[in-house]
Amino acid sequence: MNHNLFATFAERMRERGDAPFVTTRDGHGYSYRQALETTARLAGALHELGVRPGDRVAVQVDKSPETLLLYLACLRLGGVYLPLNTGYTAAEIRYFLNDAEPALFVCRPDDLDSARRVAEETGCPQVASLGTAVDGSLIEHMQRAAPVEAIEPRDDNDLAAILYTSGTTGRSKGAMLTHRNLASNAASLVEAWRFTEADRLIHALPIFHTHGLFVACNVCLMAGASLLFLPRLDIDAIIDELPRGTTLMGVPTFYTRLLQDERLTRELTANMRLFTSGSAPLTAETHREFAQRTGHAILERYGMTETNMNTSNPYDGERIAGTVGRPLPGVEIRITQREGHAPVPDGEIGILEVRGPNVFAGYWRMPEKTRGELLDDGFFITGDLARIDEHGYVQIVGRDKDLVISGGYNVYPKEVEQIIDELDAVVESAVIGVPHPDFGEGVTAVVVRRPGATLEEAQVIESLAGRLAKYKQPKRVFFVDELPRNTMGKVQKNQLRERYEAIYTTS
Ligand code: MLC
Ligand code: AMP
Repeated sequence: MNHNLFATFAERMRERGDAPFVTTRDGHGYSYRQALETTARLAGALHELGVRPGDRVAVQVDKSPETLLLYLACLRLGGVYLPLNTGYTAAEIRYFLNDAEPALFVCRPDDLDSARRVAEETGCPQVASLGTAVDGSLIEHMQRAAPVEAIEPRDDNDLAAILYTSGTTGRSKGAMLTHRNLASNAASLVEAWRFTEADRLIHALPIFHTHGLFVACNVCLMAGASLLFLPRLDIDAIIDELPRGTTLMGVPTFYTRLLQDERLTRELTANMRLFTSGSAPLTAETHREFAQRTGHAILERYGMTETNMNTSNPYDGERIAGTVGRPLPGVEIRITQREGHAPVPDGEIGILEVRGPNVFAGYWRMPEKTRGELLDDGFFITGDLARIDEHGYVQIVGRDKDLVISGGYNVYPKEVEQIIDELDAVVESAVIGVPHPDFGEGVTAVVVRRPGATLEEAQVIESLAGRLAKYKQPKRVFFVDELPRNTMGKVQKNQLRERYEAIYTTS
């Protein structure tokens, strides 16, 4: 049997024939039949560009139906899909290409020159481009290449994708996801969230992360549902589409922004059957307000790049605000002490560990980091602090890792601190996340200047431009004489978070 995830998708695609698969608001799109054919043609283009089974295909392009088909074509050919945040700078891309050694880098048409330079520096043999107007050199290749009709045989444990996540040391790690990881999780979610062919998902997330790509697109593909692709979060477009949609998946910012719009009502959402939230904590207040306004209880679930989705509030049954529900079928959760991994007593807070077919195969070419986080018994240490309540629902109460989540994007403070600390005028810095009304947490830097130096907030932010994606850059920078430390010399970020707690919420 071919365990290539694409083989499962292809079966559904054949069955669904002329039913719509993915469309944009201007009517451009593909039926399932057209999508299946186009993946064969795009696989032909990839093959012509030298991609072979097991090769990585790095992709930094804007969201479009063709981007999704490129992902599918890569699976079809047995390649390893490596999507990259469209906000990454050339400096960040250089690291990923060096580390992953892809056979091909697909970029936006406008980035072609810089992409070629980075590819040359990193030894990446091929560069192609893909635009949002069905344009770019990849499309030209597709037009002349012979289609690849076969679906490359893959084993359950062969890699389907590598997604980079930053780490506490500031060095990004490539999470290796297998065909089994993705297939098992998509099947669980279709079941848990009752996805069917009748669904039309309003898709406004980026498609270079687990949430927008695997949770949203894989689930729709498995169920034979259709996707309405919006290029980004656009509240007017969502409001316009809600009467024709059945489901929406979002990060909490989606819901706080929707709630600010008075057009959001029970009537407007009457055709919708499900709103899900994840990637960052949804406040109980947002959950309650949304239910009051629309009659829909947002279904909150919890996941990670390394594990796909782990827990979910129920479709039928009570969706409890401030919790992420119970483990999905086949997923095991335990709450442990940091040292020794012994389980904590029932109801107490500890580190959440997870095991199951959803858990990744390790970090790309980082066996030590993998050993540090993926235990011999198969449990993965998420670094999230959690407890299990009296209903058996998981509550995420905090993080044991130094991580900020801004609008659903992870920012590892170390990566930002390292660059700020390179400035001549800086002695040291601490980057923290504090409550932000729109992004949940706002990235904030606290900096110690050298005596006599005249560094200002704007200069610090400017120094990061071109080196770090915009979402990682601090929204505010504060200067202090020294950073608070404990007796071990460790910076007390809790104290800093308390001190700057109200900077975004009271202005
Ligand atoms: C954009 N900006 C951000 C930001 N997004 N800053 C901080 N955090 C973010 N998330 C910057 C922009 O560059 C801009 O800067 C300014 O903030 C305002 O931008 P905007 O127009 O408001 O941004 P918008 O396009 O509306 O995007 C906001 C967003 C988006 C929240 C909708 O960031 C988003 O789609 N986030 C989803 C992330 C996601 O998919 N995560 C899933 C990870 S998978 P300026 O200065 O130019 O104005 C995962 C596993 C799991 O975590 O469990 O799901
Ligand atoms: P990422 O590495 O981008 O996949 O982010 C994963 C992290 O997002 C998790 O380890 C959690 O800290 C956080 N996360 C995801 N979903 C939720 C949720 N529903 N509530 C709280 N935190 C979440």
